[in-house]
Amino acid sequence: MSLLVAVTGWDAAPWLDRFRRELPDRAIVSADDPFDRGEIRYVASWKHRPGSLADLPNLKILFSLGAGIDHMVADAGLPPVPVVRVVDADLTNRMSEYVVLHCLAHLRGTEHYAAQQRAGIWLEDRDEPAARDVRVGVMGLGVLGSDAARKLALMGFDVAGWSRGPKALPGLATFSGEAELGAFLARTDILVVLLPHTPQTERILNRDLFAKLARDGRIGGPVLINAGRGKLQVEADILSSLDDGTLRAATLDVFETEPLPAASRLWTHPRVTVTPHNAATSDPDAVAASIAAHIRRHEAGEPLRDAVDLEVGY
Ligand code: NDP
Ligand code: OXD
Repeated sequence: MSLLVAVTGWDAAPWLDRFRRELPDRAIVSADDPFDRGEIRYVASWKHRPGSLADLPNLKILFSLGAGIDHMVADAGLPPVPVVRVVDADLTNRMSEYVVLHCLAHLRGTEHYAAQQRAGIWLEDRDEPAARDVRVGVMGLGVLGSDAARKLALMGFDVAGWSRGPKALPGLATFSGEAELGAFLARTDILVVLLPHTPQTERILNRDLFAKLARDGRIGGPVLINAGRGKLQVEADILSSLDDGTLRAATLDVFETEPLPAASRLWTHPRVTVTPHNAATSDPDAVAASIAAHIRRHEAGEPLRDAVDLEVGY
């Protein structure tokens, strides 16, 4: 009963190592080495090569090594078995750290003070709003969005969230669906995006949407923070919106094409912060332990947790 580790773009070695530690009674094999296809019961995948998982006759479960499963949906030859994604406190905490860090950076003007330091300037007047004066809107109130929203509220920000279906989160204003998107955007100074990539969310972060963000906030104009997926955003619109003041700044962890091409103006734009799709890294220790627990529960006859609906796309 083997587990196949099928990753591209990541180093497979730490994953093979951690799975061998977590599941010492199983063969853990790499997609890069020869293996017996009939022996594979489980696959742990991050962007496996499309089509490469067809013809695994005894496959039971496909595990995504990330929270997102768009890399699975993109494979037209995906075997018809349940897909389980990462829902793990370690990954959730990392994402909330990223979101809180960058919201605080925009609140406290860290770029402004870094520029002052470089210029040897001690003090220059700057409006210093409190967190309670800044309205953060979180698009996507799933596992990651709801945790980030809660932690932003603990920091004092005025937080609201938007999701596909209606959702109640204690102490937070919530909006849902197309009908309430305008009202949500109109009360948002910092837009935090933690949506999955689906046909409905693709290119949602465009000029029309940015133009609906609040223009009367205390941080000098609307700010975009996207740590969801690059395919949610139209990068040409982000750049033109930054250039004409529709957006004041953007913090981007994900991009239409990754790695971000060297020619992209996002690299050098003075009001863009680029991070390399590592807002919430999947930690091999935490994720391999979580997948091993799923396997043990499954083999004990318990129902699967964290399985996704491939038709819905997240
Ligand atoms: P979940 O599936 O738990 O939550 C998704 C949320 O998005 C839900 O609230 C859902 O609404 C909402 N949503 C989906 N489609 C729409 C829509 N059409 N309109 C409005 N809301 C919508 O996902 P997670 O929170 O675990 O993760 C979110 C995404 O973050 C992942 O899919 C992945 O792309 C990205 N990610 C990025 C990482 C990084 O390092 N940059 C790391 C990990 C994840 P509802 O509640 O109504 O279903
Ligand atoms: C994920 C990611 O989906 O790292 O977990 O992007």
